Order: sequence, then C-alpha cells, then structure tokens
Amino acid sequence: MLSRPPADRPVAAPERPPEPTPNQGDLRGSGTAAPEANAAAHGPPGDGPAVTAPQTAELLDLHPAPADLERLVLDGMARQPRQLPAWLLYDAEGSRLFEAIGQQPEYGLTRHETALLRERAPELARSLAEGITPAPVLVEFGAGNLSKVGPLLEALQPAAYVALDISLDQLGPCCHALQERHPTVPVLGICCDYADLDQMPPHFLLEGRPLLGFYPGSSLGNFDPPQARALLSRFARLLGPGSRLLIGIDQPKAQERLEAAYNDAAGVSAAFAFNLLRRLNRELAGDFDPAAFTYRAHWEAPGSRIAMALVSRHAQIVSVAGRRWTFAAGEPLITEYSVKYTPEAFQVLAAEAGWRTIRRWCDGADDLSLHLLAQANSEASRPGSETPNTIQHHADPTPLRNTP
Ligand code: AVJ
Repeated sequence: MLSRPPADRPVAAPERPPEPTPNQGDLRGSGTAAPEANAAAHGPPGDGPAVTAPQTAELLDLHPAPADLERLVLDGMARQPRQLPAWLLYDAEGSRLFEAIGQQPEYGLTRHETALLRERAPELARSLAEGITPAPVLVEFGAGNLSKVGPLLEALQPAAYVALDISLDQLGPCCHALQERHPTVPVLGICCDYADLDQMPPHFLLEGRPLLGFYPGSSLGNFDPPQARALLSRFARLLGPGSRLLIGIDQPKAQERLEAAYNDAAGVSAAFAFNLLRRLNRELAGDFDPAAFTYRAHWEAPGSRIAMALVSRHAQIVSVAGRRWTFAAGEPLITEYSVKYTPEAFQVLAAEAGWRTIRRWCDGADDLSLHLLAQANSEASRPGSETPNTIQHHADPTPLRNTP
C-alpha cells in the first residue's frame, strides 16, 4: 500500500455550495475556499434554484509523492519478470499518447465504447438511477480526459460528478472544460492512485447522497484477476451499500485482431510504452537507452491477456531509482497487461467482489460490454422491473455468444 501524502493539497477548491439535503453536518471539502468561489446554489435536478454564476471545478491532488514512486519502481524492478504499475504510463505525454491510441484504426475499444455510451445514454442512465433517491453523485474511476461521461451526465443529471484519475495534468483542464459544458452539475476532480480509495479524505460530495460508479474503458484489464477483484471490492466500499457500478470490459476476440490493436502500424502503442522509460529517466534519475529495447505485445491465452513489454535487445546494465539492474538479452520489462473477460468470466469476478450483474449492453460486434452491477447484498440492488442478468444487445438481439 502507498503511504498517503497529506490529504490537504487542494489545487483549486471553490467553497462548498449550499446543500439542500439534511445529514450533511458540517462536513467540508478538504480544500480551502478559493477567491473565485462559486456563488451558485445547487439542488437536485428539477428543484434547485437556477444557476446564476459560472462554476469552477474543484480539484484535489492526492497523487503519490516521489518517494512512493521510487519504492514502486524498486518493487517492480525486483519482480520476476520485471513489471511496473500500468498507471506509471500516464504522465502528461503518456496521456496524450493514449488518446492517440484511441484514434488508431486497429484499436476499436475507445471508439466503440464511446459510441455505445452515446447511443444508449438515456437507457443506461435510467437503469443506473432506477429507484435511487435523492439524486445521486456520479463517480468516475480513471476518468482520463473525461471524454466518455458527457452523454451520461446529460441523461442522468446527477447532483454532482466526481472524476478520479492518476494524471492531474489532464484532469485539471478537463474538469474545468467539463464544468463549463455542464454548469448545473458541480464537478470535482481528484488526482489519486486506487490505493488511496480506502482512505479518501472526507468530502461533502461523497457524503449523504447515493453514489453511482462509472468505470469505462476496460481499464480493469490492467490488473490481474486477484487485483481486479480487490479493486472492485474497494469500489464497493467507497460507493457504499446500495450503490451501482457501470463498467466497460473488453472481451477476448481473434488473436490477430487483439495483437494488431496493441501493435498499431503507426507505432503509437510502442511510443506509449517507450514513454515510460523517458519518465523513469526524468523522474527517477534513470539511464535507460530506449534504443536498447524493442516493444512487444502478444496474446497470452492462458491468462486471457495481452502482455505488453519492452524487451532488452542485448545484455545490459541500467540505473534507475538509485540502483543498477542487469537485463539479459531478451529479458522483458512488462509495461502492462490487458486482461480480456468474457461476459461470463467477468460476472464471476464481479460476484466474488460482491457485485451482482443486472444488465449487460454490448456493441454490434459483441467485442466489448458495458456491465451494470449492483451490490449483491443490498435492497436497493433489486429494482423491481429489472430481470437479473438481462443481456441488452446494442445492434441485434442475438443470444449471448461464446467468444474465443
Ligand atoms: C486503458 C488499459 C484499457 O489495455 O486497452 C492500450 C491501455 N495500452 N494500448 C488497454 C492500452 C496500450 C488500455 N486500457
């Protein structure tokens, strides 16, 4: 576990707007009031006063301190095979490169999921919020550039939107831009690592209202199944009893298609991995020579995953984080895994973390799924009109298909 940096590192924190719900006590945002504090009052959609002033998104920075980074890298380099946490890929340049990956023809995940979210937003919002009162707060995990949540915000009109992400460079400007586009929904951005989730500082937006989770992009695939299970349990604890979670999951498909998606012809996936070496050189006094590595992404059927690695071209010694490390010729440094789940396998994993699948939506080709989960042991997880495990197909209502 990361030792958490102090919780009070506000970047910009508008004053808490007047809250219509009881039971708020004197909970305060962990930030301090910014001079340009927003004067608008917010209520649940429909019964709040009109917004009269432009909003400023609030930002909290809980990003791991450099000492934590160093320890993570030391741990990762000492593993066999060497493997670094995938979120290290997302510095400012890495976030930019990941956006570019989403535009590569071979990589359909971002495009298809975004389209599915846009086309199904009203239905998704209805299912997410059914029977939930008062107006919920929508919490997005790994929100990135916030490019996916727009249609859901419009359809759901939550009491607030909280975006968690590891990259503050990206989160800050994107939160402000989103706040401008959605002036009636208070936006809070929290820069943190998932290890922080169990010790979130109290914040009024995360108290006193039902929380709905949103985790698109199949980012769960970066974790191995035990870690993924632990993360889903952590989400359950953060969101609280009765909450729901809408999660995007990429599915297994033909090996050639999968490998092409992570080896795009333009070389953006490779550049994304190589950027990690530049980050290590810059932030942890590394001396990696990118030319001494090649990028490789291949399908590992037993783990149902793509393994992405930088492979040492020859025997070499590299310094990073104050130590020297030998690489044998051909030795990999794993930059990330991308685990793919069949709908059935994902349901099992989710159930082990206490989540019941209410519905699944998929794209026309059934390449990826959006699963709506509810906490298994809560009353609120059983909206009367929904049949458990209903599969909602996007384009054609063929039965659930077994993917290779
Ligand atoms: C953000 C983890 C979903 O695994 O498809 C894409 C990351 N890395 N290409 C994925 C990624 C290289 C992506 N996730």
